[in-house]
Amino acid sequence: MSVDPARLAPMADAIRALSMDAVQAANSGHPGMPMGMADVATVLFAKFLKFDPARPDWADRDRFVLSAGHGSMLLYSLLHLTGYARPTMDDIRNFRQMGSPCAGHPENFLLEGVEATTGPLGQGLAMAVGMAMAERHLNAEFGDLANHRTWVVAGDGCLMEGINHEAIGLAGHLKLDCLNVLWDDNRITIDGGTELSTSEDIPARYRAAGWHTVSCDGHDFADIERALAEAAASPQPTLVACRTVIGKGAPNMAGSHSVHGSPLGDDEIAATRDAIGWTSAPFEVPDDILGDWRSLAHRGEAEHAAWTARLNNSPAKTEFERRMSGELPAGNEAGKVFTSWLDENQTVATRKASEMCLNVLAQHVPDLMGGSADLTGSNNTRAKCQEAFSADNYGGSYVYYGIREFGMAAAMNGMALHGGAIPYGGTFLIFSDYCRNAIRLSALQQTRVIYVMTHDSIGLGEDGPTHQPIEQVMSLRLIPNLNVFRPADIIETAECWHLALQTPETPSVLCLSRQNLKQVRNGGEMLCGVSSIRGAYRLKAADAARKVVLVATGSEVEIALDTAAELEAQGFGADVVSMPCMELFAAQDAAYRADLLPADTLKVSIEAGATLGWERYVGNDGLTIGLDRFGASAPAKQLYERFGLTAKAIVPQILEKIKN
Ligand SMILES: Cc1ncc(C[n+]2csc(CCOP(=O)(O)OP(=O)(O)O)c2C)c(N)n1
Ligand SMILES: [Mg+2]
Repeated sequence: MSVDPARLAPMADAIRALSMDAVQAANSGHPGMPMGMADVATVLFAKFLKFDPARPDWADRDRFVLSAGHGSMLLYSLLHLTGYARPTMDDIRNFRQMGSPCAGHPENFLLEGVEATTGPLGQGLAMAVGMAMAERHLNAEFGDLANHRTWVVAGDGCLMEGINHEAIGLAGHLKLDCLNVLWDDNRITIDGGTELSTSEDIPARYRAAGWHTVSCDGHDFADIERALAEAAASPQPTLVACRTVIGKGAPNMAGSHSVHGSPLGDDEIAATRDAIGWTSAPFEVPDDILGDWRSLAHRGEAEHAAWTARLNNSPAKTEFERRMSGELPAGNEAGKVFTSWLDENQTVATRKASEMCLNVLAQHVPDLMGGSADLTGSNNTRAKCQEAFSADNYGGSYVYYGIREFGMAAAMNGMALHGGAIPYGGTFLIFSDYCRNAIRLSALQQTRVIYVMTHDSIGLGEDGPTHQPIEQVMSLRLIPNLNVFRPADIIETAECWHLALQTPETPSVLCLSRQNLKQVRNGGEMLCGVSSIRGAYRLKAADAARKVVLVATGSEVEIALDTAAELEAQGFGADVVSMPCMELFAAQDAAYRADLLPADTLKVSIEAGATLGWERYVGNDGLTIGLDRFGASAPAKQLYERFGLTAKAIVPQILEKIKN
């Protein structure tokens, strides 16, 4: 190994000094965790982690995930010290300030080497599970072009969160031996000692989930090395309990929750410098220590060079590179099949239509990694050609996530971040709330994750109000950089799938019906021109003089067409606008939007959910037809009648408006 163990202590102290000084300069941040885990991280980077600072995008690098994202200075210190182009020392000096890539919590889109945005505790580890899944999957197809580990640093908080149960259950079941979690076992959280809130035997829980566990003294370099070597050699995923002291090095504050999340203060910083023998000024690292850190790159450089030679000799080079780039396969064979559906007239639930799309797409886009949180038969998420992804068959591309919605969503984020996979996964739309913060992180991290959310309204019927989404569709639209699709029929479903695949930096939610929906579009064009691509389009133009524009989504487009037909029969012209994606419509130019929704015409929205927000498109003088209460348990048709979501109930309201 490239580094003399005697040099490790000052290397770790460099992390301590940078962390405490950066937090002090920012006058906010979390010094305790980086100081406590400095020794473990130093051993990991010096002796185990496969990385090449000159090429942070190297496909076969180990993934290092700082799940305890509040300890961001640990990561920024490591990236700087090992020689990544960023963060520079100035970036670190500006920790937490406007414009610095060293944000309060690590953001994957600000710095290379930050594999995932972390801070929402528990999710980093759960994303790492997805990274390890993607790695095993690619390994099954591409052999040693993808053969790396995923290392996680997690704190008491990450292990206490509920999602941890889902994540480790999945990882243990899948026998992800390349996944190792380094637990910062400092027995401190914000409120005080962990005895305030837990008496759990964490290693026992991990073992019960199929993990190997080992512990070490997190401040004894030899012991850390022994434990990490054991983790790396284990045929199971491994938890390494690293017994540490939070804020290690700070003579008066170490070991206390007071060092978790606030600056040490000038006096304690001076005392720490004395205690660890650090004589350099803030943001200065002695040359010999920096030299030791920088020398670590050589190992990775050599491994990278050997890998590049393997890649260049591999017959799979082109496909591997395409897969990792996120480019879709050339040609649009799937699009041709979809377009042929315009000549048919198929009445199917959009969840079924989605399955029909997947049966075509999965054959042409091998990147797709499907799955469902135990609702495969209801979400219609498994394509015929997909084998199950399992511990015995990592080559499979369909994941049985079990009843782990949040864990599934986070794992999908991890797969997308890892690269080489386009994950999609299903559950009932109502349970989008169970995974909502992971959906938010898909959007924040700019990942192409596709959520297949079926049973999207009271139209699911008899399961009743616990299962009937009311506020979910509209509330998902509140999340920035998330496309929420609610297609009206099989044609729009195909368009929405197409669009979801076309946005490598934006996740999508497909809200799909349980109930059958008539095909509302025949002939014309698909996947281009005026269609779902513009977020909303005129499905039917008024015959008589136009008096109203009806805007609807998903299953309510059919109702809008019925309503328009009745109005026309009475001599009132009505446009019907289908709006499968509000976000894409909002991005259209003003002229297009004004043409579709003219200012001087009565506008009526019809969507079987919360009406709040529709005023944006129908204005204060318009009508918003929807449901601002919980549903009920009954057959769908009766529910639509009971809640006034029928042409019969809507037409008189419109006539009254028109006549006034
Ligand atoms: C989901 C979530 N809940 C709460 C927080 C706020 N928070 C940040 S750190 C922390 C305590 C974490 O304790 P631990 O992981 O042991 O970190 P340590 O104090 O040891 O650094 C909390 C509650 C958060 N970031 N994410
Ligand atoms: Mg802790």
